[in-house]
Amino acid sequence: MVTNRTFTMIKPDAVENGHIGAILEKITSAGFKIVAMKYTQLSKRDAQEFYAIHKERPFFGELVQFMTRGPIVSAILEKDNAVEDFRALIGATNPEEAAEGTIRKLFAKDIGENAVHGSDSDENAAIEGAFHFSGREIY
Ligand code: RTP
Ligand code: MG
Repeated sequence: MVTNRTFTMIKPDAVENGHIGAILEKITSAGFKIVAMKYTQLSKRDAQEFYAIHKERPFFGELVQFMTRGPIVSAILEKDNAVEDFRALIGATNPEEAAEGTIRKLFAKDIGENAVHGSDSDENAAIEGAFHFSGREIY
């Protein structure tokens, strides 16, 4: 069950720039089924907890500031091989290094403001999905 799901956020930069519709279109066209979705805004505490793995990194403060500055769309996606296929669809963290046609190549500004999040493992997909959604919000 868990292994065919991933978790994503459309980050504040992409929401501000009006890219929600285009990004969801790329996601569903690539064969991902949306099983949970919400429009929400992270508190500072939410962002610090969500990205706790990066708390010693020099960009942590900037990352928390960025991720809390406006609303996001969070979603759980289902597809065979979801985690790996979604990371391929979004492209490299730095849009300058992202492949043509990837979501970050198309919509990201730079390595910090990079339009979307994608879980990096099945284990983290399950943790991150549960962070954002209760069982009753997943269909
Ligand atoms: P994400 O977790 O958001 O899907 O991104 P990722 O796996 O591709 O990259 P990760 O290393 O997990 O970094 C998380 C987010 O932190 C910001 N970042 N800024 N200024 C910088 O050097 C820098 N490096 C990373 C980005 O928003 C990145 O997506
Ligand atoms: Mg990551």
